[in-house]
Amino acid sequence: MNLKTTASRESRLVGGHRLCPGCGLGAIVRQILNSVDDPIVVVNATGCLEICTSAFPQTSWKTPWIHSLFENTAAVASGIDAARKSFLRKKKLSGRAKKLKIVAFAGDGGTVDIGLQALSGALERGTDFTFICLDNEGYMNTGYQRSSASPLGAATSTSPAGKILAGKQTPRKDILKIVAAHGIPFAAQSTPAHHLDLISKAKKAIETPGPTFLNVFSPCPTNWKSPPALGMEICRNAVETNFWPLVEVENGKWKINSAPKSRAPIDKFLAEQKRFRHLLDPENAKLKNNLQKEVDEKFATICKLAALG
Ligand SMILES: Cc1ncc(C[n+]2csc(CCOP(=O)(O)OP(=O)(O)O)c2C)c(N)n1
Ligand SMILES: [Mg+2]
Repeated sequence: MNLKTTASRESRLVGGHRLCPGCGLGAIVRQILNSVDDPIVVVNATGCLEICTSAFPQTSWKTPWIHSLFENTAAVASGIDAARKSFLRKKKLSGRAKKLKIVAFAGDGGTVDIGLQALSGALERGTDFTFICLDNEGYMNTGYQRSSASPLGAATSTSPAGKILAGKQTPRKDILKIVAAHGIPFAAQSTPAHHLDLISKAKKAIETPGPTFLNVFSPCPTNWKSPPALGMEICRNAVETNFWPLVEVENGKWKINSAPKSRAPIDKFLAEQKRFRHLLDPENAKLKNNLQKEVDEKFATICKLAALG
């Protein structure tokens, strides 16, 4: 993979959209869609990305694009895959169209909660597509209700931090493990600040036949209440604290792509985000320690899985 070639390709998502300053979504989508030259049809679940890039009568998409509901994103992709296979059998596709790829984008709500059933079905049926979870850790376009990807302790509008509870009381659902358990050819995790990692994983996912999956960490300054300029730094801190390990699972084999020599304490990830402000209060030390414990235990499990080769 050559970064220069990737960067010089015409972008399939152009400016003029309404994403918030510092939002990670634009950078993620451009990096992923620029990772290959082949034609791509995009399936886009409702969510920030869809709303902010497709306000009628305008669009920021320079590639075929279809808006789906939360529940059926992966099912819509399966339908497109079936049509593509039928056209190929009947020799109705020629030239570059024969190389058509299908990429589905959904938020964490559209992946780990509302769209999980259709995703699981498409993975099991062997739909030839790439499903991307854009994980901003909550239902953001409706004002940050908690999702099952919201971290333990996060203050959201449905798990506020106050006198009775200090934010969300349950840990995140581990979507990468859930997806990997389907035995698909390739699943991985990345962030938009780790360009080479994200682009090479996107290329591999899109070019690998069969179902593939990427879980991408996506900064949301508006709801994380973090400075818009620090989005990429927060991505790096997420990796340095092992909150968001850069890992991949290829044909059942787990691999850690890069890990910090010694992980930074979780405080480094929490510090710039006011949604975690209460966790730095000594009163909530126990909850913060539980979050640290969860991060360390999950990483230890990944190390064990990777050691199995
Ligand atoms: C079936 C269904 N359930 C709930 C909603 C309400 N709803 C609209 S946007 C949204 C949040 C989506 O969150 P996510 O998928 O993470 O996308 P984000 O807005 O964070 O990009 C929800 C729950 C809906 N439109 N349809
Ligand atoms: Mg979300």
